[in-house]
Amino acid sequence: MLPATLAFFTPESGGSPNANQIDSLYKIILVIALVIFVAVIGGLAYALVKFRARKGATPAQIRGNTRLELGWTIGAAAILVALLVITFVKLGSIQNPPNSDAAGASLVGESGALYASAERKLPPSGKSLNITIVGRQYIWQFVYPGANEKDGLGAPYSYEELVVPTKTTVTLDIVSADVVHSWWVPQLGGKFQAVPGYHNYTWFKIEKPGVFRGQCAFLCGRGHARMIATVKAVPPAQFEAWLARQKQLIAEANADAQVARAKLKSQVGAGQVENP
Ligand SMILES: [Cu+2]
Repeated sequence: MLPATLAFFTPESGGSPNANQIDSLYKIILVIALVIFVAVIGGLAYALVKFRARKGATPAQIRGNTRLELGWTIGAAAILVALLVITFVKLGSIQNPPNSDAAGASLVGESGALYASAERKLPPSGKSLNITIVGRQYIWQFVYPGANEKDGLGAPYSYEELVVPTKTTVTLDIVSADVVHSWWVPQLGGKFQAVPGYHNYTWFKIEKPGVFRGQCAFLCGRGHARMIATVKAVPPAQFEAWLARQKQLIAEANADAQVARAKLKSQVGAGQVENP
């Protein structure tokens, strides 16, 4: 619809339906604003040339024009009402996640069952892949479903690269472990702050495999510039395999650490460390 050069000035999109809706809403408002801009500046330029000062000419003395004044007041109000209506019509599809496709990942659970929140939106089916994003100085951590039923621990996680399945609605709980950060992958939707002691929620749904890049968007300290994020969308089967492998690697690393810890303890003696 718009020339390609205009896309440079409009929000990034193409990754997720909410980002696409934000982008199209922006473009609708931009086009309306451009039409008004051209009309106002064109009228002004016309008046400047047509009624410019001329020797001996006396300008017409006009005081008020009720029809014209009513016209532009009602016209401007009508444009604002139209923008309001268009925005509210679009808002639903920006805030509310859709259902996953039938071909989506099967690791999708009833992520709303744990606790309710007015801000936490779920798909109509109530099912999404819920991932917790933890902002830390200076790295993003992603915690996936898959904790042990017994103690709720042992959930698989990754750093910097968030791997997700395509065709699946992914809901995000955004939190922080230290200071305020801001989660922002432009092609996947808006910006959301990670605030200590508070949860922010958003979602995305990626149709095709791809890589989407983001960057912490809130100055969080000296390492802020390095706090990058990558979202990698892979086919659901590949995601499930990746998650299982990730869980296994973490378990192996934990087992190794336990051995190393026991070895250290036997060398130093636990009693000596605790009660010198
Ligand atoms: Cu930051």
